Amino acid sequence: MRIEKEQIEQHNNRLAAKHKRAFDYISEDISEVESIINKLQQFQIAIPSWALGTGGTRFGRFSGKGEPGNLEQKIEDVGLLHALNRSSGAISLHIPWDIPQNAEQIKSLASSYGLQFDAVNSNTFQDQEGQEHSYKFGSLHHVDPKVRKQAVQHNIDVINHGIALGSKALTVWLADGSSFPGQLNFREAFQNTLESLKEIYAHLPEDWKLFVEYKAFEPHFYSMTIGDWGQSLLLATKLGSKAYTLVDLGHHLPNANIEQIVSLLLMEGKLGGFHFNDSKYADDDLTAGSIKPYQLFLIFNELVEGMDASGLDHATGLGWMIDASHNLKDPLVDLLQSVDAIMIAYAQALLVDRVALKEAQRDNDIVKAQQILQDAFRTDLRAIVAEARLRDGAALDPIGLYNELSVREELIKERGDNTVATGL
Ligand SMILES: [Mn+2]
Repeated sequence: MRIEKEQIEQHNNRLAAKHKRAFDYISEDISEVESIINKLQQFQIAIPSWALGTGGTRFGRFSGKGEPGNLEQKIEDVGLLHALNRSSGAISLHIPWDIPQNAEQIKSLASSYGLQFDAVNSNTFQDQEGQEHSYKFGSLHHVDPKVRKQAVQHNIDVINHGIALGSKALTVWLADGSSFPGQLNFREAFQNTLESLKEIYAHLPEDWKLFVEYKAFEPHFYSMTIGDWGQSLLLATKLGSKAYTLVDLGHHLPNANIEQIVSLLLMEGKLGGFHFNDSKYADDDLTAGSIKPYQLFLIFNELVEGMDASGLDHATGLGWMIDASHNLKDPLVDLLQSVDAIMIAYAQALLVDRVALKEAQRDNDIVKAQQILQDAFRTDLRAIVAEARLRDGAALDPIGLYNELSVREELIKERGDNTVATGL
């Protein structure tokens, strides 16, 4: 299914008067409104290929209907999202769940929807059919060099798939860890991981980045070999200038100050990418901004401040991706909500009066500092985010139009109601 330009225009025309009232009202008090809209138009958030099907929990999975059964249909789904919001112009593939059989065909299909290929993701957290060595006790950190070699080769294969598609980054997340004291020698596990990553790094093209993702716990509960940003930064620093830390919002212990982590990684020039989701406890995979929207804003506040301080382009300086796979909502609606929450938080961070904040910090005026941040957070910028969409030819109300066009029903007609997204 493709959404036609006329369908979006008709929808926007119906909402035009109401939108104009809201936009004029909020614009009146914001002098930099044009610059904010311009930055919002540039900003794109990659959609991972595994987020298009209904996720499960360890207790089971309740499949949705009309889910994409192959890579072409996943690209079609991201194309639908991008048509509705013009902010989801990239797709992040997971190998081996989504191996492109014909890279040129896949590339041209993606570009027909205006999509590019973001970071490619390797998978050494589960065994694949026909695989010689098992990852039950880890991959890049494994005590057996034969297992490490197999995992390194897989990552090299993933880089090669990425090159064929025009990707520019490899994301490595490892499930390696231990669940019982004594199971691992921590130093050996770290050294083995480093040596394996060095072999992978050696195969990176010149203009590529390697993102080292960390996670505090799960699937292991005593130690994770890359468990926090310190361990990731240590690896990225030892690897070299193409290696960076990747921050996934759900991969921290409860109440971790993620905005501070982001700030220091940016200071060190070692923040490479970002995985958005929200959580009450840990890796809950909930819609971005659904539980802690103020935290999302505070993170964006540090991102904008830190990127500006180091001269990074907001849209291209870091890799932006959603990493969530929800088990209750229609995955496409969930992604539209996530992208919208991210754009609102970004817009609010752009609104922060940085000169006044600096002054308040210098004067130890903490009341003022809090007011400045909360003024931005409490300003309703939805009409500005909608205006950016309107100017890009997207829908004023993406979820509204998704429902008006009965997109899911259409997909069920096309694909059947007994579908299971591949890879999950
Ligand atoms: Mn992630």
